[in-house]
Amino acid sequence: MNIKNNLILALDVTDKDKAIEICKEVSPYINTIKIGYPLTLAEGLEIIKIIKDEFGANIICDYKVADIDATNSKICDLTFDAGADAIICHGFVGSDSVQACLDSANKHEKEIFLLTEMSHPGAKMFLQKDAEAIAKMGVDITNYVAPATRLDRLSEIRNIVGDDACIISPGVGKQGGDAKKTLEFASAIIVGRSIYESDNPALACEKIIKD
Ligand code: OMP
Repeated sequence: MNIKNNLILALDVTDKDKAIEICKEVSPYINTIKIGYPLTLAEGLEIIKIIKDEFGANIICDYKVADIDATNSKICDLTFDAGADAIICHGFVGSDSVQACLDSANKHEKEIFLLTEMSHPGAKMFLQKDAEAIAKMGVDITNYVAPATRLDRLSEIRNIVGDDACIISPGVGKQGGDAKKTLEFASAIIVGRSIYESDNPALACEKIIKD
């Protein structure tokens, strides 16, 4: 996936008009948009095609897929059929569940991103101790999600997955992560509130890119 300025917008607003307004403002800087549960539950799966068609953007659906293989297949098939270019899947559910997501992606000629360790404080309670094993799980994955809030962990995950892998990294801005430092290890950063809550989302993008 070609990610302009190595910057992905997390479009976690809950209103279609607001979503479109923000996408318009940031479109000179951003070509890859992450749509998650907030916008999808508010506006329906159709929002994927609406944003994709209007802005010609890559759409990564952040549905953190984490179920048995049969259910994961259905979730991924429906998401790709709705127009997503990629979907984020949890790794802690194990390789059979992840393989089901990958099989769906391959069938649709789309991609999955495997979530290793999360960026929030609670990730230290359970997920962190298995993050390295998740990154090594043996399924043929080339795209990962890893935290901007813990650069030592991000760096460790980069070491495990190798230089050719694509790592996208959330946690810059409101969660405390730094864009430039994160990009020493990550291929791209994911930024939500620092852009869509800004009075000037375009300027917010420009600042993140230049800093
Ligand atoms: P902001 O904190 O507002 O910049 O948004 C971060 C975005 O990344 C949100 O959409 C989160 O749901 C998402 N995210 C994390 O913050 N941490 C993670 O570990 C994983 C994700 C994700 O999978 O995108």
